[in-house]
Amino acid sequence: NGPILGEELLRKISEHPCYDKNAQHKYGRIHLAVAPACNIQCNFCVREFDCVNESRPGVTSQVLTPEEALEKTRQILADYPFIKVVAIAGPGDPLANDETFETFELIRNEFPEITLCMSTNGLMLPEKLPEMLRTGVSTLTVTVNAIDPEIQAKIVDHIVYHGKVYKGVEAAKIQIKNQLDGIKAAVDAGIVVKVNTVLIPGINDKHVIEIAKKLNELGVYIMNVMPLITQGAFADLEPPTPEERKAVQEACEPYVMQMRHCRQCRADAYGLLAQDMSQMSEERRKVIKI
Ligand code: CLF
Ligand code: SF4
Repeated sequence: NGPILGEELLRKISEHPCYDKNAQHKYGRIHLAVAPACNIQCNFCVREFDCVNESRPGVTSQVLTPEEALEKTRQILADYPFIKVVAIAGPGDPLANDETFETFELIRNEFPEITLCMSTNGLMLPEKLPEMLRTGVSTLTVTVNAIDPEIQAKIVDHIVYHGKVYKGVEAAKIQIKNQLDGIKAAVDAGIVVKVNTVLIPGINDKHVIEIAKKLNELGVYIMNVMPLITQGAFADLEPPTPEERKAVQEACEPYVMQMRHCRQCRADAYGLLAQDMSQMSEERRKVIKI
C-alpha cells in the first residue's frame, strides 16, 4: 500500500527524520514557530502551550516573524548542515496564519534544496492547498482523530470556519470533510502525507483502525498514533499505556505504515529528533556538530 513516489520525493523522504526511521539519527529538522493562531479548540489543548496535535506542550514557544524565522534558519543551517527539513508546526495551526506562507517563500528562495514540511488540523486544507503547492511544501501532516462525526464531536469543542463558530457534530462534519477532501487533493498533487492520530482511551481507541483503513484508500504514506497528553478538558482521562498504543499500531500496520519514533517535539525544536537543540544550553549547542 502507499503512494508511488518520484525520485526527488524518494530522496526527500530518505532524508526526513519523521518519515523514515533510518533517517532520524542522521538528519534533522527545524521548526519555525511563526503560527500562533488556531481556528479550532481541541479538548486536549491548553492554548497557552503549543499545538498538541504535533507538539509536546511545555513552555510556550517564542513566536517569530517570517524575517526572524529566515534569520534563525540561516544560522542553524550554517552550523548544522545535517538539517534537511524546515517545518512549521505551530504553536497554533499553520493554515490559520498568513505568516506560514510568507515564511515558506523566504526559505524557499534562499534554500531551494530544503524540504518544506507542515502540520495542520486540516480545517483549511482544501482552500490553502494551492498556496502550499505554490510555496513548494512537499511533506504534510494532518491530524485526524476520528472520521465519525459523533466521535470527533467529543474531541473538538468548536471550530471557527469562515468567521462562524460551529459546535458538536455540525463542526465535526465540516472538519472531517475538509480533512479527507484535503488529504486526497494533497496526495493527488504529489505531496507526501502523514497523518497523526491522538489515541484517546474510551473515546477513539476502538475507532483508530477505521481511520487507518480510510488512510489506505486515500494514499497516505505513514500514520503516527500518538499517546494522549492529559490536560485541558481531558485532564481527568487516563493516557493509553505503551502496550495499548502498540496494539493499535499493530492493528493499523496492514493498512498504512506506522511511525513509531515520534518525539512529540516543540513548535520551536531543531536538530535531530532525539536531541532537541532548542532545549540545550548555548555552550552545549556549539559542542554538538556532525
Ligand atoms: Fe516537524 Fe512534523 Fe514535519 Fe517532522 S515533527 S512538522 S513531520 S518535521 Fe516528527 Fe516531531 Fe513527531 Fe512531528 S517527531 S512531533 S512527527
Ligand atoms: Fe490546540 Fe493544535 Fe487543536 Fe489548535 S489544532 S486547538 S493549537 S491542539
